[in-house]
Amino acid sequence: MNRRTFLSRLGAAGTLAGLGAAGSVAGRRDDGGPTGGHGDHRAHGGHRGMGTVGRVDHERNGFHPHDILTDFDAGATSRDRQGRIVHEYEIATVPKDIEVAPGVVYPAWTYAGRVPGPTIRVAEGDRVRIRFGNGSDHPHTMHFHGIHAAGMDGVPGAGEVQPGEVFTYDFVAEPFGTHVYHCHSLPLREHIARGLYGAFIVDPPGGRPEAHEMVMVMNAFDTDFDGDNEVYAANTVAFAYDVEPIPLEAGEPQRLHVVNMTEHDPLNSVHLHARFFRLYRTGTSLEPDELTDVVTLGQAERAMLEFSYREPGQYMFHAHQTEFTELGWTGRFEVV
Ligand SMILES: [Cu+2]
Repeated sequence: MNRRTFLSRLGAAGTLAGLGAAGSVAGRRDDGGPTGGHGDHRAHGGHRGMGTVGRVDHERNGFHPHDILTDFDAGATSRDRQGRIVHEYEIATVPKDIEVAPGVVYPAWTYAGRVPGPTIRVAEGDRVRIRFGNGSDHPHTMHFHGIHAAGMDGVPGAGEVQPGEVFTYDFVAEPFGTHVYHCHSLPLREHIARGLYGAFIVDPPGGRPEAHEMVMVMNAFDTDFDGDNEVYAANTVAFAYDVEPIPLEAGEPQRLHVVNMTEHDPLNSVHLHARFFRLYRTGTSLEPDELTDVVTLGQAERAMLEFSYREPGQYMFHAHQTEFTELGWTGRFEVV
């Protein structure tokens, strides 16, 4: 696709479903797993949310928190002349109103029409090429946490993209771990608070042991723009995993990638009920750092958690900041 075509698609902002759905050209990887069958699950479950009445219209949002859990995106893959695996993506930033809690619509800035943006997943040593188009009225970037050249840093002066322009980020993914990307235009606080971030997962050479993998980006929304958050969540929609618990299988190894992109609060955390998890800080080691049941992360910090549930039942997980829990950051695993 040439630049003109790409930009004309950007111009269709708001109706950018084609680009917004996956944010990538093709070759989307879907690990499926036990959550693959949650379609039925969504049909019922119109019961309580701990603190809300009514239901978020996920269809109107154009994304579903249950899909975001497992929609790892490897992009369109090929090999370059050196034989390196190349993952190509096309991602546009577009403004979009999203419902973050029933009836609460937030004017987000998005990567590919969703918050968090696509979960980019490659292996260490693979090459990542992202055609990044700006379909909004503000300059934006994609700043990746990882090792790369200064010119690929995605900051003002190096890969910042003006409205209507396109830039290609091109780098080799390293080191392996659970990482993050986000906009680094100024004022940084606003560009992050508005929703411009996503998970960036780099697998170790040779991969990791088989497990059902999930991604939770902890985030929050300052819906009245007073500098404090009113809504908290994992993957954007308050209480989404409480209203519709995440189905897991007893005995199955679980691997949960957690990224903290909460703005306006210095810390966020995740706590699992009735289990301890092996904690891999930043996911950069093959050996766990700790066995625990809560991990607290500053902004842009991330962690990989491994655990499994022995017996069927419902098991809560939530932030261990009580206020965040009450404002939406809580959910349940339904172990069968
Ligand atoms: Cu931005």
